[in-house]
This record gives sequence, C-alpha cells and structure tokens, in this order.
Amino acid sequence: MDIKGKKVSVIGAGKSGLAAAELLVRKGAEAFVSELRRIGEKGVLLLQEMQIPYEEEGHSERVYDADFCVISPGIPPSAPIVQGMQARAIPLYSEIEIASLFCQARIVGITGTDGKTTTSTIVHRICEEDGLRRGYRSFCVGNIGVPFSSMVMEMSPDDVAVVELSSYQLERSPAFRPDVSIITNITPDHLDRYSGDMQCYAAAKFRIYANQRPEDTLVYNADDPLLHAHFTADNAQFPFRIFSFGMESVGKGEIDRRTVLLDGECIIVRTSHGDERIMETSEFLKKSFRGRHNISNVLAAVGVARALGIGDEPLLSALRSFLGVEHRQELVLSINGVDWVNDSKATNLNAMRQALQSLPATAVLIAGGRDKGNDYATIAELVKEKITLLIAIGESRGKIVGAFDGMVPLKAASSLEEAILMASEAALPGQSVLFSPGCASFDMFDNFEERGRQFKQCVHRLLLC
Ligand code: UMA
Repeated sequence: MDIKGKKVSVIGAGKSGLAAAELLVRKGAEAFVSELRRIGEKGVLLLQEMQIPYEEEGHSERVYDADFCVISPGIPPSAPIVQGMQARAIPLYSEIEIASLFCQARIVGITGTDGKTTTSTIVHRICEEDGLRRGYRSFCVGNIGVPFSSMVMEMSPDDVAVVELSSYQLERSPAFRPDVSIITNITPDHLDRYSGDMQCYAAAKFRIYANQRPEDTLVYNADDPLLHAHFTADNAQFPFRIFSFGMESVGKGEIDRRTVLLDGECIIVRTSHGDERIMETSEFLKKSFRGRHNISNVLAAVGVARALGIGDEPLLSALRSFLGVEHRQELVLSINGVDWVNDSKATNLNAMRQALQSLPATAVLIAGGRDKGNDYATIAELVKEKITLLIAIGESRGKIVGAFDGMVPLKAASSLEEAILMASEAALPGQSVLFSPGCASFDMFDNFEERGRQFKQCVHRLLLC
C-alpha cells in the first residue's frame, strides 16, 4: 500500500491511534485524528508538535473525507463510526497493519486468550540474549502496551519484533504476515465483541497465520482442544511449517510434526532427527514464576527459539534468569510468613483458575470487578479445595457471594484497601493472599495495571501497620 499523500482518518486517540498518526505523517500521509472523548494532555501536545489536525469529543463528517481509515483496537465493529465508514466503503485498517507495512524486522506474532504477555516477554528475553551474541535487537510491542507503530521506524532487517496481538488487533489486518506466529490457547473471552460466538472469536485469532508462507512457522498449543482439533483435522492443510507444543501426551496428527514436549519434567524438542533434551523445569520455575501454565508458555517460547534458529546458550540463559511478569502472579511481599501475590492481569476465569492451580498451599482470595458473563460454577471445586476465605470486591461482589454461598467462608469489601485489611487479619503463616480478580478492572480502575499498582501500594502500607 502506498500511503504517500493519502488522506487518512485515525479514529481514537489512545496509544494506538496517536502512534499510528505519527507514523503515517512521518511516511508522508495526511492524517486527521478524531476522538469520541477528550484527548489527554500528552496526546494533544504530540498532535500539535507533529502539526496533525484533530478533533475531540465526537466524530464529525470530516472523518469521512479519507482514502482510508485506521481504527483503534478498542473500537468494536458495532460502533456507529465503523458503520459509517463501511456505509461509505472507506477501507478500515488496524494500527498493526499500518506498522507492519513499514516493518523491516523479522516478526514474531503472539496471540491466544491467556499467556500472550508472558510468552511474548519470554520470547523477547530469549531474543535479547541471542541478539547480544549475534548483534541484533529485540523489540517487544503490541497489546503488551507499546504500540508497534511507535517502534517500527527504529527496527532494521536483522532485528526481531515480538508483537503481542489481541484478537481486536488481528481484525482489519489483511496483509499482516509474521515470520513466526504463536497461538497459546483459545478459551471463551471477549465474547461480547463477537456476539457470543466462539467461532468468530477463534476466526479472529486464526487471522494470525492467514498470510504465512512455506518459509514461515506457526507454533501452537497441542494441549488446547480447539487448537488441536483445528490443526490436526483430517482435511487440514497449511502452507507453512508447524511446530506444536504440549505437556500432555502428543496426539495423533502432531506425531509427524516438530514438537516441544515434556518428558517427566524435562523439556524435549522432537524432530525427524530424534529427541533433543533442553532443560528440566526446575531450572526455570521459581516462586515468582511458577505453575503448569508457565511451563506451557516456556514450551511455546522454545518452539519459537527453534524456529528462529536460536542456540541453546542464549535460550537457557534467558529462561534460567526469567523472573516472571508484573501483575501476573507477581510475588509482592512476604509478611509474617504470608506471600502476597498480585495477579491483577487475571481479567477472566481461565486466568484465575491458573492462579488457583499454581498455589502451593491454601490461600485467601480477593476477587471481583466488572463481570464478563463469568460462570463461577466452573471454578467452584478448585475454590473449595484451595481457598479458606474469599473476599469479593467491585461490581460483581454480589454475584460472587451468591455463587459461592455455603461453599467457602465469604466476605464482601467496599474497596480494595478494605479487602486487603480483611485478608491480612485472616491469612495464616504458610498461606498466600492471592489477588486474582477474574474480572475486568474498569468498574474501579482505569486498567488492570492501575489495579495491580494500587494492590501493591496497599500491601506495602501493611508493613507500616
Ligand atoms: N473511541 C472513539 N470512538 C469510538 C469508541 C472509542 O474515538 O466510537 C476512542 C476511545 O475513547 C479511546 C480510543 O478510541 O480513546 C480507543 O483506544 P483503545 O481502547 O483501542 O486503546 P489504546 O490506548 O489504543 O490501546 C490499545 C489496546 N487497547 C485495547 O485493545 C482495548 C491496548 O491493549 C494496547 O496495549 C495498545 O493499544 C497498544 O497496542 C490493552 C487491552 O486492554 C492492554 N487489551 C485487551 C486485552 O488484553 O484483553 C484486548
């Protein structure tokens, strides 16, 4: 796509919109930014500095005077502005599509319902280690919080762009083509955006490999029933290399593919040349990075490392020193024998389930927030087994109390701070206090990062009590 001199309307002035507008202008397009709400001070400054025209607090007719439009990931297809663009047959593209047009670096695209951020961070660390030895750089961008567009101009052909991708970002990305793609798993999430239809949600995730060619690689989780069925169906044919990974026994269909698997607690890479032992899980699991789901994330990263031709030394060095990711089962403090764990990123029940499964002993659980249609019955057994007190917060606290009534001791708190004080009174030495909301954060906080930071601040204040 030649964008020089093209008129482009950028809809939404969040991180993606602002970064896309700047990139477009630097590449010779005429961008116009339109935002439904007020644009933040930093955004206004950037737009003024770049001399990019903009409007805020609503979309005017001017947005339709465009050759094409760049739409922010958080804007759903049902939004009037999207409908308006479609009615006028104005092409809509994602910010990821625009960035990838200018990307010279090799691209590792990582999607999935859970584990994307951790897997992206591990892959990035492995590439950094390898890059130190071979003279290239790794950039970790996308849904992780740094727009792809904001970094793409710094990347050169030898570099690697590790791009975390939500299903939203894969929509309207018709030419996006990663050298290596990864799908960590697909379980129900964001179904509000996809009219409750899992197939539509999965189809958005499968866009990640739509343009991959024979020299490219796809890495997928063979333990995930939906992915296993999709990639081993009798009539399934894919024009690229496939690497599966899994902790369960490798199933029919995967057997003739390159595979990363667990033999006992040892990671093995199986190819037509035989088995290669990589490392024991005990070499990388630690208090701040634990749980079966994290072994799965490491298996995915090993598959990527192999696909990129990365040798054992940087791979092992990165994995051994990996300490986990902020807001994902992050150990905040140990106070009087109680571990305080921040898992604010658990915005759905699957992530909460993983945190509960990873608990080394019983715990006090703080959960709740904006409900996304959670069916708490699916985690009831685990909660009964692992939780000695459940403290519910946020909009969903009534629903949570109703769902677990009679199963475990329950309390409802009117703020996160109150919940933390209740937990500190109840938790016994040897236990953890796990903050794993299982819900979105937007009822009480700007985002899950803010929620996690506030949790950590309150826990640190306990030291002063
Ligand atoms: N808006 C309009 N018109 C509308 C509707 C909305 O102008 O009709 C405006 C909103 O007011 C807002 C902007 O459009 O200012 C939308 O911004 P956005 O929600 O797309 O957010 P960005 O700041 O651009 O951040 C996005 C991702 N956000 C979402 O997908 C919701 C960030 O992922 C990502 O880090 C960032 O791009 C950089 O790539 C966050 C996220 O919550 C972490 N992702 C979801 C998740 O992980 O579950 C998918």
